[in-house]
Amino acid sequence: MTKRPDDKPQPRSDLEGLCADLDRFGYCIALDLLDDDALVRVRRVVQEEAAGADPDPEPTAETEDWAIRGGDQWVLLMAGECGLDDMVAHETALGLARHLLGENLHLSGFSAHAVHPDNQVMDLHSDQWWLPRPVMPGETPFKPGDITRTVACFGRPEPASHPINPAVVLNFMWAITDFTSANGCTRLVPGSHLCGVEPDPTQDWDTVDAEVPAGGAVIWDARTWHASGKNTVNRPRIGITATYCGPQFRQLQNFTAGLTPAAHAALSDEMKTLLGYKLFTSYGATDTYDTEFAKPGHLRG
Ligand SMILES: O=C(O)CCC(=O)C(=O)O
Repeated sequence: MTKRPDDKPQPRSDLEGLCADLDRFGYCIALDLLDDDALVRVRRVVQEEAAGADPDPEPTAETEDWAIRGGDQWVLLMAGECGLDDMVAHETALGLARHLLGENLHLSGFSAHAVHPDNQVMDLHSDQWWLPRPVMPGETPFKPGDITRTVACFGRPEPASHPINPAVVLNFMWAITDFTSANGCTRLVPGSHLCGVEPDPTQDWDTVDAEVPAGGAVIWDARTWHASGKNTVNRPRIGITATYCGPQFRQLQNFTAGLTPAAHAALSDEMKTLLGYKLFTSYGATDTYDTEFAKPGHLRG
């Protein structure tokens, strides 16, 4: 796939331009969101959380993502408790998420991804492979409950000639260290958000590196093919992903079950809404369907 050199998003700060890049390329690159003091604070939180995580847990389905495997380390961050709500509710993040997904949305997950030196390079993928694809009447659909990562429809990253799903997830990856080609920055396939299929991992696809200085972010429509790159330097590359989803989808992290009563008591209405306490029609109810916010178990009479 040949691309003109300017046929990719340029790092920028204006929300309007970021939204236009997201629509056109399936991703955009934001500059200067966190200053140096904020970066020091955020790195400290990630270090503390990573230190608390078991670096080599038993490889079960539950722990698989949280170990350092092949140079990748995912550190779960409990939004609402970990002191980084300013990132979750950042106006640029919410502006882009609402542009793509609409007014009502949830934070689906919040985690740090450290790419350690000499990592195994990750396969390209989309982040909504789990959503049933549209099919023609009479065609056998993928049943929602039968979908797995390995059941995929592969194809090329060009615009589809048939209806495809809308984006239902946006990933906003904060660069906590610089993201460079040398340290394994996110690489993406511009325009692949419009193809409606997944990348065949046995084939090579041209990607574009999303380089961005620490304090910025790379943001992608979950349909866009992407992966982290190869870290060839001697320090980890660290990003924090805030994943936003439509309000009818199950969140990656179960914030409403996981938050402590003290953390729940301190949440703003905006954070309650983002974390999934606000009902969307009847979704998320714990007691009555006409309440605005669901009550966690410890507050139910
Ligand atoms: O860390 C990265 O650069 C990409 C991570 C990724 O592929 C994902 O979160 O789906």
